[in-house]
Amino acid sequence: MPTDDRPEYDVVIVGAGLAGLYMLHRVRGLGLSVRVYEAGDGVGGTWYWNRYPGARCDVPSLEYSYSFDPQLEQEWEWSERYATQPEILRYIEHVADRYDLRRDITLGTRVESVIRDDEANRWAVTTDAGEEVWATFVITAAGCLSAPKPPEIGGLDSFAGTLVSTSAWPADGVDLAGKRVGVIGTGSSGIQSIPLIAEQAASLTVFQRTPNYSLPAHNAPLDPAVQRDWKARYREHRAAVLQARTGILVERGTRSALEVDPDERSARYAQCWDSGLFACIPASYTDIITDLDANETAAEFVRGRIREIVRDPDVAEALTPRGYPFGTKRICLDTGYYDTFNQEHVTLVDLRRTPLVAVTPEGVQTTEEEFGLDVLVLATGFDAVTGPLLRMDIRGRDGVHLRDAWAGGPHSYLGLQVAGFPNLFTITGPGSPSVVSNVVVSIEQHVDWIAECLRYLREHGVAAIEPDADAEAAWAQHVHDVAAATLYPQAPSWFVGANVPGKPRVFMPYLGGVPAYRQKCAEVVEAGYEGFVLHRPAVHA
Ligand code: NA7
Repeated sequence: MPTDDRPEYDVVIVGAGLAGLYMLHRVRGLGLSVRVYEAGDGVGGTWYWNRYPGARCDVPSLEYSYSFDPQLEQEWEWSERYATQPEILRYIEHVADRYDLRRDITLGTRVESVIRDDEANRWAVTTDAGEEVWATFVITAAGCLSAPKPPEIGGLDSFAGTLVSTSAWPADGVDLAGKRVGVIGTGSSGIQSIPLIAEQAASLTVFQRTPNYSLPAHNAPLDPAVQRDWKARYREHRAAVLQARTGILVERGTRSALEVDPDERSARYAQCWDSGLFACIPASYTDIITDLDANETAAEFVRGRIREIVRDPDVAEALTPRGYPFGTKRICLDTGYYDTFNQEHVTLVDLRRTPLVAVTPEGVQTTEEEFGLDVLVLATGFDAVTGPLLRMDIRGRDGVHLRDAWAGGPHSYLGLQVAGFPNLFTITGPGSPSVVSNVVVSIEQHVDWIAECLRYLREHGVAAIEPDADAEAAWAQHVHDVAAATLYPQAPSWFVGANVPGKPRVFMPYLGGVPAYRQKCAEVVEAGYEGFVLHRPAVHA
């Protein structure tokens, strides 16, 4: 525990990505003292770290942006339909400068522990730089996909070439020209980077364990007329976004996929394929994500497209996803991914057929062959949603560790707070739409909700807030029930923690949709923070 001469803040925010920056802006507006700690040497969070070639957003730029200030919307010009990582990072840096946010942010500093002092109703926060401060409120803005998953691959340390990870790509790049490059992992990060790595490398070997469903992004320069229209009617567009289930504008079908003629259905899927919107096929019929037969029609359409693009039928088959429903792992958007495998210097290694044995000094050894490499790229994913929280030592009332509280899987009321952890807020925590929505939309809603909550607590003399354990359990059950009514739990995805050995299998994000979730959060407030316990003035249990 820090001694009492340590700095004391009203609020400490963990992370300076899209969530942390807007939270800082709102907290300042309340006149509270605040410090933000950010592990990166710059702001941006996900968009600071993931600098791999081809890193780009798969939500349209005009929708993947803050809505809180109409002037910001008007002055920022997006150059592409789907912004690249450098452009999004420039946008985030612009926001940090425009609102003079940097003076309250400590960069290059990771929060290591957040430990509750029950007597004093405050949190002791310590960092890897040895800083120790007190905070009345701690707000995590640590992201959902920011804790890289341990790759669980033997021999990595022995590799004599250059080992690099997509989630921590060096800012000054990696020289791939003329090199023999290997990529392990074919999720979104692998799928986005593989075509660009192939352009530079002398040879590229892709080590694939599970094929993903990937759709073409049809990215292009943003049509100035479209941008002008959005700027002229931004409020209208934003209002429409808030009505969309995923917080992304997409036409939603009203019929079952099994009700329509197969030709009509294929034509609809083809339209979606051409639209470049990953949410289009799942939304095209009412039952794509709930009925296996309906889902199979979409899955088979995508498989057919892969067979059309990839010339070698064996490679096409190896790239073809089977065994889990379409859309139940995060759908990828790509630019030329499948076509990359038509190139002479690109090899696909199917790890289901010939499993990876180990990384060796020379390259990658499978059960069949050793592949010599100069550069090995890990695109092996993240310990999603809970990983960024649990890698901190968070201890709530009576010293209870969050890790222990969540040993059987995360439970949280609305993804905002955890019982037994008063005055700790989690932006896009488990049980909120977070990663199954346009995350900027979800971030802004959480930040606004938390800011209004802080105002309420102050105005009503409330010392601390935390969920009622029953309300939290009921919400966790609801999150589970909504997911169980879909096909999502059938896939071994990071949504359920299946990519991390030993992680409890719990469907973490809330699938009920952005509008329903927003309504629930508003109703809770209207009912006087229903489901929360307001401690006034003392917090002792
Ligand atoms: P993902 O989607 O979790 O993909 C990780 C990939 O790495 C996936 O293909 C994994 O195969 C593969 N992987 C992981 N560990 C191994 C080992 N040990 N051996 C072989 N292959 C492995 O992460 P991304 O970074 O691509 O994308 C995450 C999200 O960021 C994405 O969904 C978007 O929302 C943005 P597996 O499927 O486990 O067989």
